[in-house]
Amino acid sequence: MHENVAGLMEDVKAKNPAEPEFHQALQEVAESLEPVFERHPEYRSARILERMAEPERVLMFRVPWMDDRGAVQVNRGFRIEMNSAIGPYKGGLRFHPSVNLGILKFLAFEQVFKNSLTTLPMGGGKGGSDFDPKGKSDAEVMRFCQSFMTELQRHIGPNTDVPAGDIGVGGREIGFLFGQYKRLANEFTGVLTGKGLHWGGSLIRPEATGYGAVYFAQEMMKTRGESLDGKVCLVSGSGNVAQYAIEKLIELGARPVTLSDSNGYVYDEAGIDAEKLAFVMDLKNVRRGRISEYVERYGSAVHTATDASVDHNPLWALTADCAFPCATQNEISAVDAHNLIANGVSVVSEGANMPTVAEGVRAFLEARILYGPGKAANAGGVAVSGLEMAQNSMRFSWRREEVDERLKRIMADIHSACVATAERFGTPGNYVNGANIAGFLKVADSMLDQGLV
Ligand code: NDP
Ligand code: 2IT
Repeated sequence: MHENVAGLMEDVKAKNPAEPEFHQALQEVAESLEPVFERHPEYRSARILERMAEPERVLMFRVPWMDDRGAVQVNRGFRIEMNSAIGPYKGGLRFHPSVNLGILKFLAFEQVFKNSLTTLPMGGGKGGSDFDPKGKSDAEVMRFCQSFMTELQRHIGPNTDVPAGDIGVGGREIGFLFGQYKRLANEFTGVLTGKGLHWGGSLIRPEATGYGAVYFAQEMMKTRGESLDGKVCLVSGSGNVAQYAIEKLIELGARPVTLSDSNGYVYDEAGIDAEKLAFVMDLKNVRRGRISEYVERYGSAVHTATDASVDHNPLWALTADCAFPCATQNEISAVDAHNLIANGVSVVSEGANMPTVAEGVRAFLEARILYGPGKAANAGGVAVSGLEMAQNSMRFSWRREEVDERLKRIMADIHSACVATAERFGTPGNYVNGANIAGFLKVADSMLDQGLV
């Protein structure tokens, strides 16, 4: 039994070397939980956190496929079935060349807490592949998805494990994956979320993560009597989450001024408006081009190339009121966090998962800005996935306004749970502790109820 965080981390690192992102995610949670273990030694003696750090099951498999030239390609597929204490495993699939076991374990671990916060009955999981969809034809992506699902299908099901999208997996990929699942299982079920509207998808699911991150920012700002109206907002990424965060920011009267991809960022001081956003959606979702094209279309904007090997990104050094990191993990370094604070940012709502390094998180907390960590702020996506599952079970679908209303309510409830829990455990205003502890308690109590499994 571990009496402290250091002991736990030493064991986990020895047993799982070369998984730095997983260590980072676990360490943050373990630190938040110290006051919980002091008050509730029963969690420590039942070794709940040690059990939560060990996936219930890890699947790793070969994904062979043939490219358009007839050459054989081999990728690695994964599914981490992390925790099923409160519902079937639930979480996205990521297709990106950086995907490895440690990254998916960090994502699956965070998913357990996030899903618990949504108030819906979903356990946690994550999966994906080191397949790079960039530059591949639709036919190649289809053949890859079919091969991936040919193995994955034997492990998932609407009451077992329900994957969805994440980086590199959007509507196109979910379609190919669903088609192959249905063919092999001979069953039309809600085994994936993020489906097309004609075949079981939910309205607002594509919008949900970005909208949710903005709703969460609104809730945080309300506690200080502020609103998003007129606020200058930095947004990173230009994919699903970034696009719909920007759409909601525009609707609420804010001025989003940046977008990025892995090559660089665009700064449009005049603000990204609805017409410019429509251009970006076509560029990214239909033509699948690079964000640098934005400046070819809108001459007043500036594109700056970025270098991932440098310890800071100039995007985060621009003067603004709010920041919405919506690209990927550890995209805000310690230097970036200090730059954000120094240049006037007082609200950070994380659309991406773990976008801020540990030292950056500490800087935000010390500066007492409104900092909404990913597991709370981006829970809107999986929450609407949960609503998609509910609609599939009912064989009925809700109207757009109904789903959006439920999403808003869920984000407000997550916000209240974070605030109340942070306060109860002695760190008022600390959304990191609030989210980690509130997410933990429901899963931990369920695990105690269910015995040693
Ligand atoms: P998309 O694939 O739609 O977009 C990802 C964006 O992030 C692209 O602009 C991409 O640029 C950029 N990006 C990805 N990896 C890197 C990298 N290593 N370095 C720099 N830029 C990068 O993904 P989503 O919008 O769905 O996901 C964005 C984030 O939100 C992820 O952290 C994801 O886990 C999280 N998230 C997503 C949810 C969802 O419902 N989709 C739900 C909750 C969280 P490029 O095209 O150059 O790769
Ligand atoms: O990180 C996430 O929460 C997601 N990628 C969405 C997961 C889901 O099952 O909708």
